[in-house]
Amino acid sequence: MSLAPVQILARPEQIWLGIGFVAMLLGTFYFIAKGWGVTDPEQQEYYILTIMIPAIAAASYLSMFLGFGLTQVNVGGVTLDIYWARYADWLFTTPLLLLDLALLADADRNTVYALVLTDAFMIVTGLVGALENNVFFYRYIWWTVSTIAFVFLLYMLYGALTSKVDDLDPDTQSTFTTLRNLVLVLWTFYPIVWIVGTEGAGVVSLQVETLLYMVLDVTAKVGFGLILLRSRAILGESSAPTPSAEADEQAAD
Ligand code: RET
Repeated sequence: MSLAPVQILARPEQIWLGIGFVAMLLGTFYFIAKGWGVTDPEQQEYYILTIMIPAIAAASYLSMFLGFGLTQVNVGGVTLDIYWARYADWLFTTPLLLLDLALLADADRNTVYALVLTDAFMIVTGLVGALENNVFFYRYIWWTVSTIAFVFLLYMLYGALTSKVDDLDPDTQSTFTTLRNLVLVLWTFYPIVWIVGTEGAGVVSLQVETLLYMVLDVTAKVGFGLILLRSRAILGESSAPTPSAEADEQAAD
């Protein structure tokens, strides 16, 4: 058994996995520090979800960095390196991101079920596509199934969820709209990276693909959390001075 450093960094894409791990860890600790001492149960709910998202991703990135989250798939005469651990991460974290949005939108239970289950279906069929080892073309069939689920998901985000938001206060509405649009733009890159990356056509190398997923994951999790937890919708009137609170203070002086 040898623990030579050269073996630890034997795969070129490991650099991006290592950076991803550190970024997720920093995000987790920042959100924990920010939520320390928050006593309002409604605010705590956002913190619980938003802290767990980068925490799960940090564990997934560590497992990929250390090689546990990696498997090889032999299909159509080629051997593919597949990081299955990202799907384990996404299976848990994408529903948590959607729950954050659903909480903001004050969604009913059926909408939450439909969103979360469609999302899980999308990730699991994507994983099946990544692991498919009989016929290379079948991998594209699974990609298509997963992408159809993704389109349904966006339809629900822009339909059922958005219609609920009209009744809410302007701060919550604007935070919801920003985060929903962020989800639309960032999440759309995932099926594209998959199809051009090593899981699909292989136009993009594993190294570049790992970098792209890392940038997307950090933005979709830590960036999302930063916007959410800094928004007036979450901080509430107690911590973020609203114009009326400021006016009250001035009146008191
Ligand atoms: C897969 C497989 C191919 C088809 C589609 C996919 C969608 C993945 C998405 C992932 C989102 C991940 C996020 C991670 C966390 O930050 C599974 C690549 C549609 C939308 C937001």
